[in-house]
Amino acid sequence: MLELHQITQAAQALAQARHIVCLTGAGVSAESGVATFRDAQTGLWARFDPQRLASQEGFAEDPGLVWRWYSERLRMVEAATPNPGHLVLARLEGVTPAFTLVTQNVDDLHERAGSQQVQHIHGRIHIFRCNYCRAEHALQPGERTQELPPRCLACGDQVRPDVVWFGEALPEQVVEIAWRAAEACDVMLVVGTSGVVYPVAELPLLAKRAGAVVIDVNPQCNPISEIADIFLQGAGGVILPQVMNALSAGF
Ligand code: BV8
Ligand code: ZN
Repeated sequence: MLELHQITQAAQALAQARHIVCLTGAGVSAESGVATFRDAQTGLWARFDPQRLASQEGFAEDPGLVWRWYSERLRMVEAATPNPGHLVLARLEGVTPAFTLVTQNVDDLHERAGSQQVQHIHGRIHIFRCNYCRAEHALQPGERTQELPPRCLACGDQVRPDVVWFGEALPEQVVEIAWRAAEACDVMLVVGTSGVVYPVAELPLLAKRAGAVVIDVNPQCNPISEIADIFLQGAGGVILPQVMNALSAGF
């Protein structure tokens, strides 16, 4: 059960931090109605494995199914609105000397909540690229709802969302920023990730080894809460406003 002193402890660490890295996962968007990655398989998607759909093999096997899965998820993101957890992280960015937000989420809810600098380490679902030549593709009307992925105007290959699939490399520039920030920060605030996808799951331990205080916000215990200095067990949309209130009230 969450103790008040843990909230105060977290607020003190955040208030004294010169540089905060915040790492978010699908859990931070859960209260906005965007299904988390591992339970995104509700209803008709329940019979598919997301790790299969989010891969070159899955796309090669059934491009139409993968295209429809992403179109459905994008529709969910567009219907969603940022929740209090997103809003607190945007405010925290504004009051911290150095703040690096690294998100595993492919949605744009952090941006819509007012976060200025968002590092999308697993890409973005609303940007589209050719799977072969990687040319960016502006969706034409109707392409989103068609059965098969659109064709690249430059080379004719299939178009896909600009997200990182399993087995694909992470964007180099973002990796550079994220790893450097994790090594330099005073506090790493982790919100809503199951901590099972690599190499991003290494970041909290890297930060801890470099001397940072690690705070984990999650309703469930997970590999990151095991190594965290402060584990705030609960929903991000509830916990983060409590931490912000303690911070603003000077604890
Ligand atoms: C790579 C984009 C190499 C797509 C995603 C064996 C061992 C170790 C590693 C591997 C292995 N075999 C393969 C690997 C590597 C693999 C990997 O880690 N696999 C794991 C699953 C074993 N990693 C990769 O393939 C990566 N690439 O390694 O490439 C390489 C190098 C050079 C050159 C070529 C290749 C790429 C990984 C990226 C995959 N793409 N997403 C898309 O979205 O469709 S990952 C996907 O899972 C999500 O995007 C997210 O990024 C990631 C983690 O999910 P979470 O965000 O944590 O969400 P999840 O649902 O899991 O958990 C939600 C959490 O929220 C829970 O803890 C829950 O309790 C909590 N929660 C719920 N409600 C709330 C809440 N928290 C707060 N508030 C709430 N209200
Ligand atoms: Zn192309």
